[in-house]
Amino acid sequence: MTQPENLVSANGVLSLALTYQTRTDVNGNILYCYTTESGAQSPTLHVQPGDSLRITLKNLVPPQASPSAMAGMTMTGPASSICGAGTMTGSSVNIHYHGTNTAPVCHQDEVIHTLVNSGETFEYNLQIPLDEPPGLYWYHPHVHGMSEAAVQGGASGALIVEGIENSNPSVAGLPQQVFVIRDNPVPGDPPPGGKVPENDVSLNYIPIPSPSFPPAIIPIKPSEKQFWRVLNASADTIVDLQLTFDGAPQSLNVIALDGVATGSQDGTHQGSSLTKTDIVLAPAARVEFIVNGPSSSVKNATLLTRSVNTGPYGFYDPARPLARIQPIVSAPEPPMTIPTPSGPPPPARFAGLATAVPTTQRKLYFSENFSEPGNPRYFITVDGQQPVVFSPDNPPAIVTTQGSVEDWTIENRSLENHEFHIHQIHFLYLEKNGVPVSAADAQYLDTIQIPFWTGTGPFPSVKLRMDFRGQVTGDFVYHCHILDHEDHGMMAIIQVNPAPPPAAP
Ligand SMILES: [Cu+2]
Repeated sequence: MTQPENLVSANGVLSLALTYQTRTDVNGNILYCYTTESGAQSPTLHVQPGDSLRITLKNLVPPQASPSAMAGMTMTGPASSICGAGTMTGSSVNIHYHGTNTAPVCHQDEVIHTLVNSGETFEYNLQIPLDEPPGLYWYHPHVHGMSEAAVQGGASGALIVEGIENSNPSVAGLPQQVFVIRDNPVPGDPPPGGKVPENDVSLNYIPIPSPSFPPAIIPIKPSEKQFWRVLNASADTIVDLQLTFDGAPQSLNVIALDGVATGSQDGTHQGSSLTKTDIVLAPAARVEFIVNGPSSSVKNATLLTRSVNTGPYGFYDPARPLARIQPIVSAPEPPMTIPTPSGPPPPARFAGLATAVPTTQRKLYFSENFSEPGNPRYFITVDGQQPVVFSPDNPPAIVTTQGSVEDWTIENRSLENHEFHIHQIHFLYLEKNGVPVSAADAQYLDTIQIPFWTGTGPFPSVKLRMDFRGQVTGDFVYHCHILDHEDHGMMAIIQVNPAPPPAAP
């Protein structure tokens, strides 16, 4: 298995051109890709905190190549809200920089109104904040109504903010590998069950088709220690990662979740590792961990996903192998190694959030309505408001002010899992079902799973502390990151207004 091509910033800038392309594969699935001028697909982008990421995006997908629930919809808001094209088509695209604490403005990380249509070219100039936590982020299309098709088509790549060795020096000097899990429709769309999943998966574009699941191969020197950075870029598939040696689950030394070093926000800024034997990764979630490669006496080393119970209405995500880890003496060295620390831990963007006093409490909930045949509707609603499917023209469901810290309880009132994600900020995980989570689980995340409701008893919930104290202002979205749900309405807008100027003395 190969690593995605690495593009590394220099002198504060990473500049590249991407084309957005499509083709149909032998199974009839429509593929999408961001491709560099040299033909590399979905390169891994490496930036430093404070860098500019400049991407010239050209959409080479032919007009109306893809079906879209929203095609033809015109952005009817004020002209000032239009960014790029004004009318959505079946081939519209844009780029979301998932997890980054960048600005939700046109030409940066704006996705509500940004459309790049067939034949058009668009310039991104993303300013990575100086206090962006070092770690693994990613980029993908985010046009409402067609995000599932674009992401399942393969248009996604890793974005690494460098410097994690300063947050947690235990990774210094380790060879690093980036693994991107993607999903795609099962050819012929057979009914799920047994060894037939709702979606097949791939690892770094190596397909792992059902029902035989031939795994990808990861060659590694016997017992070599490596740093693995895993992104679940699936549209709909939840994974529960595990590494087994001859059937025995191995301890994974977790360094970071969702781009933030674990344990790094306690005031010392120094990260600490967690030991886990399995890691649930919602669609869009990331985990970075140290592995000790198998010794030559291990006969069967496997990176796999365990089965995930997504609820009676959920997608069927069975157990399956992802990769066989092959200990061979002449294994190729991964192309990049983590450097030695260059300084103290970086300033923590979300410092002191655990002890901050929340200014507002809110309750939100996920729900579904299947009463209209052929028109499933998915909602994320502020308790007390009317459930509405997402439209770019909807007013903000939540309005707040820069500087605020808010506790949000998010309930799942439906019979399947949902994966809460908010753009532009991270949150601190406080409680599950009303009970404080353990210190190990109380991490900074940008995506979190809320398990399904069984139909009786209290609704499952999580409580999250949202941090609006940073530089981010403007309109941005929160949604379920199962993109089938997002495309069918499970998204809403939050508006963060600038803090009022300090009163005159
Ligand atoms: Cu969902």
